[in-house]
Amino acid sequence: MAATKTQMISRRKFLKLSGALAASTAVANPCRVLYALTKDSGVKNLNEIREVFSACDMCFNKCGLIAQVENDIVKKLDPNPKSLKSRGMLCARGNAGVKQLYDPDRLKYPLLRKGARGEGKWQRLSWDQALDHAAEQLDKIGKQYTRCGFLFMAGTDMQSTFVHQFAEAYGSYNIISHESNCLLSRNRAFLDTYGVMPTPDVLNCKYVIMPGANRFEAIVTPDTMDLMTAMENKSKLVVLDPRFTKTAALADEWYPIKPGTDMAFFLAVAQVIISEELYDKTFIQEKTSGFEELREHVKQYTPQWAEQETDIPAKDIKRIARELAKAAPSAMVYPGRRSSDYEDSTQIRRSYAIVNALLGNWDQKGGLLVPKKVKPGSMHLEAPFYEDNPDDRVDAGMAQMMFGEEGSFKHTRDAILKGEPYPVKGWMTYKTNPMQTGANRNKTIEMINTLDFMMTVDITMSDTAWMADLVLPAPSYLERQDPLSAFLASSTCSGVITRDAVVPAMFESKPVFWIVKELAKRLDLGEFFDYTMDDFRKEQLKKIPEVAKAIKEDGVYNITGPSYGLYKGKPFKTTSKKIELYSTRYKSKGIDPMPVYKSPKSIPENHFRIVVGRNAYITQSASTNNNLLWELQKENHLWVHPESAAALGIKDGETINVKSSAGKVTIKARVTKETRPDTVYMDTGFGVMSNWLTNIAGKGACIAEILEDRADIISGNMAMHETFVTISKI
Ligand SMILES: Nc1nc2c(c(=O)[nH]1)N[C@H]1C(S)=C(S)[C@@H](COP(=O)(O)OP(=O)(O)OC[C@H]3O[C@@H](n4cnc5c(=O)[nH]c(N)nc54)[C@H](O)[C@@H]3O)O[C@H]1N2
Ligand SMILES: Nc1nc2c(c(=O)[nH]1)N[C@H]1C(S)=C(S)[C@@H](COP(=O)(O)OP(=O)(O)OC[C@H]3O[C@@H](n4cnc5c(=O)[nH]c(N)nc54)[C@H](O)[C@@H]3O)O[C@H]1N2
Ligand code: SF4
Ligand SMILES: [Mo]
Repeated sequence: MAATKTQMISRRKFLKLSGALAASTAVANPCRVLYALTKDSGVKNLNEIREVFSACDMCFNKCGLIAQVENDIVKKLDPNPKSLKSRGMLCARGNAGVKQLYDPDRLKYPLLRKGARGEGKWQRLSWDQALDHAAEQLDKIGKQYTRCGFLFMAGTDMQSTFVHQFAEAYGSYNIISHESNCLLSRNRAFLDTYGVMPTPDVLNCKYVIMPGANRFEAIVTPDTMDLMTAMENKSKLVVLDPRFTKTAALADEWYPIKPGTDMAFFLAVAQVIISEELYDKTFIQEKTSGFEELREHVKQYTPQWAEQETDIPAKDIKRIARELAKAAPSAMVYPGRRSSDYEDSTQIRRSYAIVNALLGNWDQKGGLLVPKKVKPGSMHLEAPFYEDNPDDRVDAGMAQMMFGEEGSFKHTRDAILKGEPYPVKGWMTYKTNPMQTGANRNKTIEMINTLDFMMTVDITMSDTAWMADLVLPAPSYLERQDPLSAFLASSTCSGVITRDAVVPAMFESKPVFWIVKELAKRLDLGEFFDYTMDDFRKEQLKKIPEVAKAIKEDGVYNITGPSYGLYKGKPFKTTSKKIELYSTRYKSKGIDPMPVYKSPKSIPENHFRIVVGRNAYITQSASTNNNLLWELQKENHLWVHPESAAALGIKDGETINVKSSAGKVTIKARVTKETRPDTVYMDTGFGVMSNWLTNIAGKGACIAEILEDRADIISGNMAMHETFVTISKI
């Protein structure tokens, strides 16, 4: 069997292989050297090795890869040196992708719930039975509650577009992505300042200040590698993080900022830059609006004041502001990525955007860019109109400026629980695991228990699948053909990538494209999906034939050439057509036009703030059960500072209770100076309910169980750092 053979890669060998990843850009891959050496020497098996291009899917980055395939078995995954975005790198998780494919816990066939929800009793169905059942439920719910009574949720994936298209053809506006648990408030802030979400040119930056991002563990390509290269070229890195992350460890300076106070820091930086006239006057005059209002506004925010708020010494704030201005325009406040943290996250990120504007780093080397992008075509879908549908999404109006096409998981769930403004009784999830990644797991369970029907398409029995009524098995990224996907990265490395099946799909797994086509047929919507993946790709490539050629030859299409100066003479897509230091649009909506600082709620006595983050082996909730990665981390721990642990009599490794208003878990303590005394932390992806995840079942605790669900007021992005917990010995 294919699976058994590849499962024999030992941990030592795996580490050796993934350890070689950094070197693999410069040095030819050892496997391929061996192959080249033995190719003509009469060694039989190696002759059968095929090298197949693909794109990694162990996280959203889509790093270019080359699979080594022997007799339809993937032996190893190598980085694709031609992929400029990933700079010829495949991280530890990328290397472990072999075990995503050959995971003994993979779902094998459709399953229908037998016992109570979450009880774990299942009946095997044929695909026909499963699809008939799903179509029947879609039809029934659509008729009884209108089409908007069915919610669709798809995570990051090259096939998620088909779930969205299906939802549109079916007639529901209630489509959400994982993004309202991820980065919407960051996007909101930068879009509302610049009219576009810029990309940081980390590679050429001389001074990076990185607040609330962890680029050496939370890998974003090419930023992670570019930051390393920039630092080798003497760029300075300043990290603000309540935890001593690997990024903090490698930085020139690290400040364990008091959580929730970054806005105070950046308003004070702005105050120094403005009061000392360290900004580029021509740039401010030509490109920005609202400078005088900003000057007045930040007068109150002195470094001395900010020291009290942030725990960062005033003299350092002042010095950093001056250093940033000196390095400008090749200096930046890194925009970050995940911003599902505070109720005022949009305004916090606005303060980053405003300081960047003061640095005049727009469209400049080492600053914020809008790189060139290729836009593949798409199949046009003329969605039918259903007269009885309500006027709007179920979460409409629940945040001040929600992205209509993304919605908000938090607000949608609240609306469903309330049954207002209208009932939603069906839910389809694809490649997303909100039971682990949506704060307040108990509320998600409550929501599921109000539904008539829930179906999940996944590769394993995730906690979300565990709660579903119908579970459909999908092929992993190495087994399926995907559409083309364009990506934007920093200077000279945007591009397009795609996937063909590296090996045939295992078990009875079926791609979601096929699933929605089959459902559409059963619902009389077949006309909307009357095309094949090849047709879809042809449509995508119609106007960009050069992409097809590059992908065939190199596995990826890179856009090269300068990314600077592309905005020269162009108006910004904002109300004032300039960079908005002062937002008239916010003002008109009753939102503070400039970020107004409010101290975070103080932590009650004997409580701690819990924050979310990542390490380099885990992708949110999705990779903790992977056989190779699990060997590197078998459970999670609660990080507690030694002073706090001593006050509670808690020892390193001791099992403790952690409690919030949302829930309670038990977990082992990791007593460490790598977090502030007032802040605790645990990794995501453990404490699973699904006992089909055999490596991690019964291990560690689920952070979503104790995170309270708050939302960023402006965007509706989940706010996951607003929870206070108590910890106690058992
Ligand atoms: N507690 C906590 N919550 C978080 C975060 C956190 O770090 N901690 N991070 C936040 C952020 S930044 C994000 S982006 C979101 C992400 O949240 P999610 O969208 O939930 O992402 P994952 O946790 O990666 O879960 C992906 C799911 O897809 C399944 N899967 C993997 N590959 C395939 C495939 O090829 N096909 C199918 N059908 N399924 C597949 C996995 O088994 C898993 O169930 O979570 C947010 N929420
Ligand atoms: N290995 C790995 N890489 C990944 C992912 C993964 O799951 N694993 N996920 C990918 C995805 S979807 C995303 S969105 C990105 C996320 O990448 P990042 O945006 O870098 O997100 P996090 O790792 O969540 O890092 C947030 C950091 O903020 C710190 N923090 C908490 N509160 C505060 C605060 O008030 N102020 C400041 N200054 N810091 C604070 C936390 O301790 C944490 O280290 O990573 C991507 N890359
Ligand atoms: S960063 Fe790692 S896991 Fe993510 S796509 Fe790249 S290689 Fe894969
Ligand atoms: Mo994310």
